[in-house]
Amino acid sequence: MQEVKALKEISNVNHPNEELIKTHCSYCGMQCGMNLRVNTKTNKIIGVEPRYEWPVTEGKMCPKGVTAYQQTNHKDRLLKPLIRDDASKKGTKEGFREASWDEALDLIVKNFKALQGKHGDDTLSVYSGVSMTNEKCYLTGKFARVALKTKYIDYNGRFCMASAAGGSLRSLGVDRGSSLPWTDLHQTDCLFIAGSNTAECHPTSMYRVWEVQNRGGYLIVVDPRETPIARRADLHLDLRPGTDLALANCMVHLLIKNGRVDEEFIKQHTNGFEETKELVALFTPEYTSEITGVSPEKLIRAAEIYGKAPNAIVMFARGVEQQSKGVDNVSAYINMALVSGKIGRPKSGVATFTGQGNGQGGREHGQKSDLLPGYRKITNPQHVKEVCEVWGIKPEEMPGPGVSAYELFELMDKKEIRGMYLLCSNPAVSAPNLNFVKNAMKNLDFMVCSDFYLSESAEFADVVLPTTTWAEDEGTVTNLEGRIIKINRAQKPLGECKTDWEIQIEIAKRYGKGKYFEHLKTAKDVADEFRLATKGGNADYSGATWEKIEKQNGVFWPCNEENVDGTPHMFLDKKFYHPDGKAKICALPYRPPAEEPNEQYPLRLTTGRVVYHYLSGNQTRRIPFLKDMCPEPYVEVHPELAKKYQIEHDQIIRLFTRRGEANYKVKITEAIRKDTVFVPYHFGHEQSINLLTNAALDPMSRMPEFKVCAAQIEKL
Ligand SMILES: Nc1nc2c(c(=O)[nH]1)N[C@H]1C(S)=C(S)[C@@H](COP(=O)(O)OP(=O)(O)OC[C@H]3O[C@@H](n4cnc5c(=O)[nH]c(N)nc54)[C@H](O)[C@@H]3O)O[C@H]1N2
Ligand SMILES: Nc1nc2c(c(=O)[nH]1)N[C@H]1C(S)=C(S)[C@@H](COP(=O)(O)OP(=O)(O)OC[C@H]3O[C@@H](n4cnc5c(=O)[nH]c(N)nc54)[C@H](O)[C@@H]3O)O[C@H]1N2
Ligand code: SF4
Ligand SMILES: [Mo]
Repeated sequence: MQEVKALKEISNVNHPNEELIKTHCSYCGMQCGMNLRVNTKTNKIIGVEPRYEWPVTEGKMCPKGVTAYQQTNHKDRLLKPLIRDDASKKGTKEGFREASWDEALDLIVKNFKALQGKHGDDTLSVYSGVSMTNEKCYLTGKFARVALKTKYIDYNGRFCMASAAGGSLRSLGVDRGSSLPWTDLHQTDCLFIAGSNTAECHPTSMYRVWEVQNRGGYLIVVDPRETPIARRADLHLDLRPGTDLALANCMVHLLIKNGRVDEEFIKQHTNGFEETKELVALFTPEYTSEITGVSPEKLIRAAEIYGKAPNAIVMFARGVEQQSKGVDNVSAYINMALVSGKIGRPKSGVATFTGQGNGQGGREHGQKSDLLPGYRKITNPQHVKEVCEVWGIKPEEMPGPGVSAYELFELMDKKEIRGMYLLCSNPAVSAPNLNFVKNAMKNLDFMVCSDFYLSESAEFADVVLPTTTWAEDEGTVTNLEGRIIKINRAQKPLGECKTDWEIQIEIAKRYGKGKYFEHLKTAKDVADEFRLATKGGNADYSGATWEKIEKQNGVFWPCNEENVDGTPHMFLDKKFYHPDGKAKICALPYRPPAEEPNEQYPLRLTTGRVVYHYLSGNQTRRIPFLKDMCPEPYVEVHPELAKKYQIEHDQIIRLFTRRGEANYKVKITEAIRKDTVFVPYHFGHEQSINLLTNAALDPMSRMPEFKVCAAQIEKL
């Protein structure tokens, strides 16, 4: 930390003919502070420098962050709209021609209107993502419901944050991913981290993690793989994939047994303790060890460390959330904090590692099928009324709730949905059970894709719209702390590219819905309407002006008349967001993953990330350094398993499940369980591991089980 302070004193280098534009990384929820270097003669982005003064990351960046600037002027940028003129080439890169914006937009409106005329308004769908600013996410929700008048809108956060959101809502009554600011992390006494490959996925959190240990605190990691953070942990609980619910129940069992509960807190501020106590009685270390494969000694030690720590933070990520019981897993881990009263005060709390850059903000303002701006519910008439007042429509004109992301593809398959407007997501790589999903996209009568590179999903489109990168527009995003921050424009849009909000307004006008949109002339105009639309909701951004964000190094929501400076720490008054002000301790019976190994499929397959690539890889696979560092996917296999199958390092094998198959190079490593294999998912076409994954959905969050299914290996 000393070193960081010294670095802060150094001002950024002064280059001639250069301007530094203060902004944040385009990728993950850390949203590291960076300055983009812009050549003032060419007005082009030419490089990057860290921002030491940014309080969350203090000059830290990862390999993706330091090369992110290379996206904007990349040779692969789409510069003009593309129209498919050869339908037989659908599903490939071929068969497109360049077109003018007028031609492309007219064609979209003509086809969308024709489909709606024949099959009803809900025949269209909008599928979006959260690498976009809050303003764009907000407008996308309004665009779907007011311009297209369809109820079918959902987004890629359904594959990402939906279970964390569901668990937090159920346990705490509100879904702000972190109950405290990241600047608390290094000050706590124990970090209990489950299902997060932190060092590769949120790398710039690691200096705070190390600081906990340097101060004599503890790090406990729950992961079937010995990831870099697990290697550094005081205790690594290497459980079988899909068994967290048992492990978390065991932690609560032991906290109760050892008297490490806060009875006063439980009595005053929670419901559900007695029921939960009864349920977790079953989860003795011995019984839990049978389910999880983690030794009773380790379980006992983990509960002892967490229980004794004066302050502790329970953290989790997709490892526990991307399961058909992801919501239960999240609530079960939050139970640890609730029974021990380690929440609602500085240095203690719960946090999920929000994935995408705007994974937090993007899920709050209306891209989710059941939500409206400010985390309002589309099924709540009062909430609908409030939003209608801002939008200028009548409540009866508001479409109802739609379905989740994967279920959209099911409806495309059934021809109940015939059109899709896709933006900011690449489901042809990132969705589960890809053989089915790709067929569903092929089955569409008309599909639009907005992206700045031709993605694997754009290959299914009839019209591709060239949009801007994050560095060509301005607006706010909400980082993994719940801190609203500002992204600034470093360069004018390249070629004929338009921002997503400009495109949507153009389409709305052509749809005859101009009066609801044409007053929005700048990103700032969208921002002002957006803030107003959140006013009074749980996620209230009304006080988070761009000026305040600049002045305060970001603003934590809720920020309104009551909390004028925002809310870095949640629940300091021990008020949770359920109507009675209490949190809910949840009694959650264990259930196994949707698919358990058997004789035919004896292995557990889990999937995830590497430090060098981002999500579907459409952005990072084009960056030379990142591509060189990780050019292709592989399958991690334990030496003993390799021996059993008589396979060797670098050998190509066939991996298959009930849904699909793919060939991968073997990477032999001791850093994985003997009964589990792992494949990173950042690759497309025949290299996609999602050809194999299971789309079993969590009953509450509708999130697919990316993290565990039954698989088998075959030598080629
Ligand atoms: N480098 C990089 N960083 C990223 C991203 C990226 O694509 N690349 N994406 C961003 C996004 S959108 C997200 S959502 C986050 C994801 O961040 P993480 O959730 O940290 O990443 P994953 O690799 O999906 O999974 C985390 C870990 O879960 C473990 N795991 C698998 N099954 C289980 C299980 O049953 N129980 C437990 N406890 N653990 C299990 C895996 O072994 C893996 O190490 O990262 C963000 N940051
Ligand atoms: N097997 C497996 N599958 C997974 C996961 C897993 O762990 N395992 N993780 C899941 C998770 S957590 C996530 S978040 C999803 C992510 O899956 P995707 O949503 O498919 O991820 P991205 O690669 O970010 O896709 C974004 C696309 O939009 C483009 N883009 C970026 N910014 C903008 C913009 O501002 N506007 C427009 N129009 N386009 C833009 C990019 O070029 C890219 O093509 O994948 C999920 N899939
Ligand atoms: S940690 Fe995340 S936000 Fe920071 S530089 Fe890396 S990808 Fe970008
Ligand atoms: Mo994600």
